[in-house]
Amino acid sequence: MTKMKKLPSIGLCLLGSGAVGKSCLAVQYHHGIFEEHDYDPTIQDVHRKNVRLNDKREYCLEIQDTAGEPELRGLLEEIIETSEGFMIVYSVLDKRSFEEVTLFLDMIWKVRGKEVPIMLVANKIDTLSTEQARVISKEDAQRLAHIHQLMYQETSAKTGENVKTSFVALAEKARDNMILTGKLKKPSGCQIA
Ligand SMILES: Nc1nc2c(ncn2[C@@H]2O[C@H](COP(=O)(O)OP(=O)(O)OP(=O)(O)O)[C@@H](O)[C@H]2O)c(=O)[nH]1
Ligand SMILES: [Mg+2]
Repeated sequence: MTKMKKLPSIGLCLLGSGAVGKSCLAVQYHHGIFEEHDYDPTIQDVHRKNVRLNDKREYCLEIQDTAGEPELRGLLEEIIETSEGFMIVYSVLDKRSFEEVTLFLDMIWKVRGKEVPIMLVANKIDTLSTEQARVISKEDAQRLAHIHQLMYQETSAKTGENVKTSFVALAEKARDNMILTGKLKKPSGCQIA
């Protein structure tokens, strides 16, 4: 019987206001699809996906999809506690969702301190090619990212643009930080049986 080694796991967490596209980003990354359907607020969900990162090692990404709607946010602190990399998502069409980014930053810092990797994600960029106006400029978002040393990406859960790149970049940063803090061993050659 072949013995399978358990893959090292990296916990990522999607945060952000309601309806910015967190669930659609997770589904697009996990399954490569975007389903047009009526907005259905998340309570809590998790996606597990095996991925080979730039150290040639395979990992299991555990992506926590959280609730953006304020009345459903009860579990957030617990999820933040156990995650190693954070994606704060806002919608380029929704000013409030950008203003709320600092609220999620404060939440992460309060629970985890300032050393965990965080990526700011501007989602729904596909809508900019239609008649809709972008309400948050790239410059404003990049300024915020620079001030707080956040990674920054612009995505579309609808077309898939930059979705894989963003999850992989965050996972690699989270892995590096886990090695640095002793939560993950440095790879030492072949390890999957
Ligand atoms: N055009 C476009 N629409 C999107 C995109 N991402 C999500 N949507 C739409 O935005 C709405 C909300 O998407 P969700 O993924 O459910 O948003 P959420 O952030 O998970 O919302 P909560 O679970 O309430 O926090 C849905 O109607 C999606 O179809 C995108 O990249 N482009
Ligand atoms: Mg959701």
